[in-house]
Amino acid sequence: MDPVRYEVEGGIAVATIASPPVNALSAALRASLAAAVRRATEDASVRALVIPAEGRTWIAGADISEFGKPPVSPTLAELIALLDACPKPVVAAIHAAALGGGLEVAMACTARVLGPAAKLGLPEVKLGLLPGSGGTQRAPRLMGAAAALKLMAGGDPLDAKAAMAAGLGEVLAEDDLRMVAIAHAAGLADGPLPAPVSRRDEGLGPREAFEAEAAALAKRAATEPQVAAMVACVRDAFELPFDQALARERQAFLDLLQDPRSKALRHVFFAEREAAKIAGIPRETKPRRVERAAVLGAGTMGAGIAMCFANAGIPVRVIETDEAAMQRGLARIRATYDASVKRGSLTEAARDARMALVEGAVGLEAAGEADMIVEAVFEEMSLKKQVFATLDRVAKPGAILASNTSYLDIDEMAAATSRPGDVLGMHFFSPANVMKLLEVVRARATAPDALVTAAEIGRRLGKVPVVVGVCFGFVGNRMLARRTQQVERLLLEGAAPDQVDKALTDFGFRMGPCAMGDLAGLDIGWRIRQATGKRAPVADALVEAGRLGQKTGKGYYLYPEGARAGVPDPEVTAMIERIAAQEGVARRAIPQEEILDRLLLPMVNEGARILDEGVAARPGDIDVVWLHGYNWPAWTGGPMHWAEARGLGGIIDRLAGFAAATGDESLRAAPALVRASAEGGFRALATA
Ligand code: 3H9
Repeated sequence: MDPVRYEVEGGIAVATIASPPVNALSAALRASLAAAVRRATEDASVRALVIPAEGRTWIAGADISEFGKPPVSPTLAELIALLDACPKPVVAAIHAAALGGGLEVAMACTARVLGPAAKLGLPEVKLGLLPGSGGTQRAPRLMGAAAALKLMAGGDPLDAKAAMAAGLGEVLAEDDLRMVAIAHAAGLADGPLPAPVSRRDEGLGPREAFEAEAAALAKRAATEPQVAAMVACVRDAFELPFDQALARERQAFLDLLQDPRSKALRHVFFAEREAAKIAGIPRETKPRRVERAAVLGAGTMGAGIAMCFANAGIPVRVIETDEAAMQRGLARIRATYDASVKRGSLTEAARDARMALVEGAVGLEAAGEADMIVEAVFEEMSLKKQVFATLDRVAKPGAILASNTSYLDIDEMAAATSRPGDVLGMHFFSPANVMKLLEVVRARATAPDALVTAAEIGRRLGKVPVVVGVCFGFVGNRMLARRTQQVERLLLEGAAPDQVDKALTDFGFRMGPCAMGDLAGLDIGWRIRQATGKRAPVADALVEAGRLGQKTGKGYYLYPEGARAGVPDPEVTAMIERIAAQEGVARRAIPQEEILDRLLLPMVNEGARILDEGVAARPGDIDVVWLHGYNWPAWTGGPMHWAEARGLGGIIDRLAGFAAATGDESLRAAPALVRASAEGGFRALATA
């Protein structure tokens, strides 16, 4: 099928784009569109050309999957040059998103007619790129250089009204976009041909306004190469003839395309979309209806999960075992919303509307009307089994029975019911109303439509759902445990808490593990270790000395007078030295790069095992877990992408070195990692 349908109506050619799913500028679409422009140019009976599109977007941009492959003519630059030089008016009729290369195509037209749902943006920055087909030159000429730079550096699109106000559109068509665009094109054909946008230098606006915007971006430009390049390219618009500036933009785009940071961000783009496809179930599986939810347990986690439902407009019952606990839970939810109102991020009306969706209740019977029940009770298997057995009795048929456990066996919980097909895990991350990740845990008997429902509800709650299998800690916490183990070891071997944290914050994490532990409360991990018979000499000693973290004013760090940022505490150093002596661990100065590798490489090793066991279906799923659940820096692509980019062979050697130096054989590369290295990467281990 030709992705462009060409018709002529009353002397106006209409080239309608239809290239699902998003009309990305693939080689085929570029060729068809270029052919349409030529045909309209050559046909003496045609006075103007209109370009509408069908589907959920106008043009979503260049085809990202073609990046890095040899260019196919006509390139986007060639297509855009053709539009720019067209001797007849060309009108873009934009009904939905025109993004990146899509907006660049629109800006090379003579005029842009926008429908009410149009969205215009240059999101390349999010892929580590800049607009590479004239966007850095045409956007400044249409909307002013300062505003254009802001649009590019921000990456978020403008809606139709804002785009009109900014000067990106000429006409806002409230309805019948196609007819309005045809009429506008006919009007343009009646007059002298307006200058192409590339020649409208007067549109750049004052140089000072641009320089002020550039100065405001200086900090980002220092760490994000694409932002620095954008600033330079827009400055070129003032200083160089259009064609020279265009050539420099092209070179900057090609340079960024090679940058590992852009490669990583593009990997993330596709990994996020792939993670949305659940492996091993029929494609056509439909979700169940969820109109009411119930959350069991109104502690921090339960309250946060209940807020997620309320925020998405889903009525939710918060169920506790007694009235007082229930009231405390409701008060907690109310207080969190009040804080948002105070900060100005939520209106009072929105708070009231959300609170109206939350209802407190006592006793599991109250879950009987819910279509989805998420239990967030204490992490203890016997209690969980009791809860599931009761739910089996009281829940309505077909209700999804979900556990928010962080590490317990969902199969065991499912076995406590007569309907294991309805049981799965929905593992939220703390704080539940903020963190984007949702691990949807697929147990042995979980029904495909139950999984699809959990993932769909996850998306409705604004989460990024990733389907994972049953194992201790699932994907995220299982890998985290490897890192936590190394934190303990490194502290004993001679690294200070702030050195451990710095290794990770320099890598790009927002917080290191010691500061994070202090923030969350060190008693949480301690309780899990107590329940599972594990020990962590340093962390245990801190808790047992009453150092629970920020809430007690001291943990790994000291927090004088409620300070949010901790300061190193000589008492902790002395404590660690004492424990190291007791454990017979020799202390030494450890270089930062060794600290970093000791923290990250065992996680990659565990990731390989997780893939090999099929607990995660694809390496990208693991990356998405870490990006959205633990703030792994996106420009490194996530742990698995980062490891591959660095080279698996080198990682295997480094792990062997650590195992030899520490005598800890668990540090050695897992057979799965060795196989991935031999077979060209982690994809070799994927089950989907
Ligand atoms: C650019 O334009 C560079 C130029 O300046 C210079 C070039 C020289 N390419 O997100 P969805 C696929 S850079 C290829 O689920 P939604 C996507 O993978 C580009 N594929 O839909 C998925 O495939 P699948 C600047 C693309 O409705 C399917 O389409 N543009 C592209 O939730 C559906 O996607 C951007 O950065 C693409 N450009 O959201 C915009 N876009 O079904 C990127 C999508 O096989 N796109 N796909 O998994 C988006 O932000 C969203 O897709 C959009 C629709 C908002 C458009």
